[in-house]
Amino acid sequence: MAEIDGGRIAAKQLRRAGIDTIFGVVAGPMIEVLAGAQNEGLRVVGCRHEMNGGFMASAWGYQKKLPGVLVVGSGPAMTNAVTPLFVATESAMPLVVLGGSAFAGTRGVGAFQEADQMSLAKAACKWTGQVDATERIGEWIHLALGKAIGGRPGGVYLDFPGELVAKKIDEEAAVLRDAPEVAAPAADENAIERLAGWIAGAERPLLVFGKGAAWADAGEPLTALADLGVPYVCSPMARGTIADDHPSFANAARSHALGHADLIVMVGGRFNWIFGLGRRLAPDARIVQIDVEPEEAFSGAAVDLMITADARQAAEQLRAALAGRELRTNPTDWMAALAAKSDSNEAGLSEALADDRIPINPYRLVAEIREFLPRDAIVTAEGETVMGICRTLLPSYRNRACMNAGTTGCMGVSAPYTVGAKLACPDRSAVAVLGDYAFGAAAMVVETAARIGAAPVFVVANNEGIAGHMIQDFMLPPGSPQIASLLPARYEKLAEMVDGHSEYVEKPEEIRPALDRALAAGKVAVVHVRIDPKARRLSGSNYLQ
Ligand SMILES: Cc1ncc(C[n+]2csc(CCOP(=O)(O)OP(=O)(O)O)c2C)c(N)n1
Repeated sequence: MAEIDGGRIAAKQLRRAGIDTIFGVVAGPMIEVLAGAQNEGLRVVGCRHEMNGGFMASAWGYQKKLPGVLVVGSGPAMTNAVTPLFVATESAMPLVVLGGSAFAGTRGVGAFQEADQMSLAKAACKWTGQVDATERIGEWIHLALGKAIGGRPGGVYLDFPGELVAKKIDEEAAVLRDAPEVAAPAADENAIERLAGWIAGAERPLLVFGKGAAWADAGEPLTALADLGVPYVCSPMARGTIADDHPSFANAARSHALGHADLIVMVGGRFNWIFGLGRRLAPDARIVQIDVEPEEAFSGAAVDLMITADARQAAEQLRAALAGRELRTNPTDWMAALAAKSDSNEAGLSEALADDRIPINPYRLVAEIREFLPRDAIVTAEGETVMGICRTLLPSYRNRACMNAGTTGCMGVSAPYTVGAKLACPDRSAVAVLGDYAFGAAAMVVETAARIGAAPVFVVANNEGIAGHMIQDFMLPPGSPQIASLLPARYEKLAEMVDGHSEYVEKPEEIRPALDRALAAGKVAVVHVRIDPKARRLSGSNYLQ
């Protein structure tokens, strides 16, 4: 009878669940899992750090609507994966970390890389489990994958005590499982009727989209609602759920819209800090929330009606309920007010967008990127100054096409997100716009991308530090050693080191040709752009708070 080790069983179960790519760092006791995956024909991406790997896997999963899988070794390898687990859980992205741990018979007396991995994982995850028999590895993986993706997606940790991984068993004793078909939950029809009546009767209705809407692919039925003349705003990563050039898109007047709407319908999002904790809404506004998790009704916002449902399902039902109904909202009034506000906000930026001075104004850089981006691009942005500007200016036209530091404001996500997204969607452009700190936090992904033949474009907006010189010069003791300012290092050389494409840009007119060449190169590219260290963002919230 053929024998099979625990690693190969794990790989067979992953393949059975439709996963063809996994991420990991080679380490004991999980080498058999990585080898098993290669033997089963999965693409295994060997990463340079578990944190990078976790973010790559999260982005791959978010784009594919499958759990992203990261394989890590014991002790510090596993603790390095705690941040991506935390970020995945908070940002509702599906990530499964398979982590090896110390061998039975050695625990408690100083085993190699021994750590209380279950406790370390618990606070960062929506679910944790521990394999208890090699025969059950398939079943445990089936559970872990399902928990990551079921309901609101998030981070999941599955622990593999070392002795169970390399152990060989009779192949027939290895239980593999098929995923159930899960019908998306529909909304209560009475609640939808009430909501349709409220929308029809509201003077200033507003739709708000969070990542749940993007995840549920709710764009099409939501577009039908926006087509009725109901304006909408998006959380940063929900951009593109409806293409940003829809006339009802009101992000450029976001604060005004949220502060003046008399009916707010949040779809697949949370009233967390990104939406001012729900505290800056008009006091008499009616608030409706549509979410797959009913607990979301309890937040800083005074929610009137919670509709528990898949965002796409609920939006379809709402479309049907509103068909043929006249809306009270007057487009020349509410929509026009928002459009006027958007125009005046944009007009306030026009000088910065056209600025042709040297050093380059970051607004000019982002304006050039805006012109350059292909419509189907997946764009990630990260940094403080730079990300804020990108959030204001860079459009998204496709669902889940916008990725950034998200709910946790975590630096170090975007470079690996870009690689993971590019692997998931090889036919689309993947472009990251990164502050110099943000790029530095994860820069070795350049080597990973080159090795696996991925071709992301990293645009490094170098203002020589964390928020440029602003913190060093104005918040730290005068003349003190540099801790917020950084050297103007030649970041493009990281591409040269792996025979990638590199560009160094100091003048505004050089930006566009450099971007075009980088995209055309068809290999990993670093476009290093020197921007004004003294430039600040003209408005918006920030990630340093
Ligand atoms: C993991 C993590 N560490 C630290 C921070 C605090 N922080 C916020 S923004 C930032 C860096 C911003 O600098 P940069 O990426 O160069 O972009 P810039 O603001 O200069 O455009 C840091 C360190 C964070 N948000 N996340």
